[in-house]
Parts: sequence; C-alpha cells; structure tokens
Amino acid sequence: VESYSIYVAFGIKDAKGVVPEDAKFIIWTTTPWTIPANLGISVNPEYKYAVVAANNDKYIVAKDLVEKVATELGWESYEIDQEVEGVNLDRLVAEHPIYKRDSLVMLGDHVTTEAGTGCVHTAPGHGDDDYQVGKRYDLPVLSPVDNRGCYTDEAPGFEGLFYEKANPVMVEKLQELGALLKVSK
Ligand code: VAL
Repeated sequence: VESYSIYVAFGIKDAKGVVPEDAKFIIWTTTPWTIPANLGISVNPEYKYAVVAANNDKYIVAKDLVEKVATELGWESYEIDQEVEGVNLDRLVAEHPIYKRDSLVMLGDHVTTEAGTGCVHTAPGHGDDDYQVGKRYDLPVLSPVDNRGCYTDEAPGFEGLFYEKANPVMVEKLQELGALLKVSK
C-alpha cells in the first residue's frame, strides 16, 4: 500500500456552547482508507486545545501542536481565538466529512502530541485504541470491509473497492468535499 498522510477538517454539528459552531476539528491520519469507518474524534482530557483562526476558518487542535500544524498546513498567519480544556470537549458532536453521520468527540489517554493534531480520527472497527474508546462510549464496531478486504455497502460510494486501492480514492473524495487540508505521500 502506498503510504499517505492526510489532514482532514471535520465540521461541528453540536458545539454545546463550548467552541464556536463554525469551528472545525483537524485530524491527521496515515490510513485514509479508514475514513469511511470513522465514528469519532478522540481528544486527550489533560490537554489544552486551541481554537485557531487561520485562512478565514476556525480550527481546533491541541494547543501545544498549533505551531507545528500551522507549518504543516502552510498558514502564513494565525491567531489563537480561544483556549479550551480537552475534558470540556467531551461529547461534542462533529460531522463525518463524507457521510451525513455524527462523529462523536470522546476522551482518550491514547491521544498524544507525538504526531498529528491532538484530535485523533477514531474508527472502532479498525484499531485497538479506537475499539477501546468506542466501547466506553457505546459506539458500534463499524468495519465496512469484508473478508476479501473490499468495502461493503456500509461504506456507500466505495462498495467493492479493495482497501489497498482506496487511499487515493479517499483523498480525492475529501478534496472534492473541501475537507482535505493537506496530503503527503
Ligand atoms: N485511529 C487510527 C488513525 O488515526 C486508525 C486505526 C483509524 O489512523
């Protein structure tokens, strides 16, 4: 599988008054093919998060990673509008970037500042940490891939596609929807 890493923006459906409704969470992943199985975004309850104004948008990332993300995404200037404790992001509701479906914001200690944005794409059917955090929040274990490695009808639009061929397809779809902030190979 050719390796890709992507930054993706997730809009917000219910901000519960904690962050602006028009802010977006930024996730980073090296497995774009797992995006159809996304059911949540994990944040670390111990971290501070920042609402950053950049490129006429507002983005939520871990405060300690703002500078790194700004460099990665090529923001020439940005401003921190607000700071919020990770624990207060619990159960905000984001929107899946492709499907009309909720992506639940959850708290998890597996979120680190080693890589990414401090907001972790969470697919309970595709990873152990993801499974564990999803279980705590009663999320289903969605795994829309059959035993041959092809998407099922639980991944509408991608049925039959082999997952190893799916990274570029997902990148293109996210780009088309305006959710792709960066792709690197
Ligand atoms: N959480 C992982 C990631 O961000 C996968 C397993 C979905 O890539």
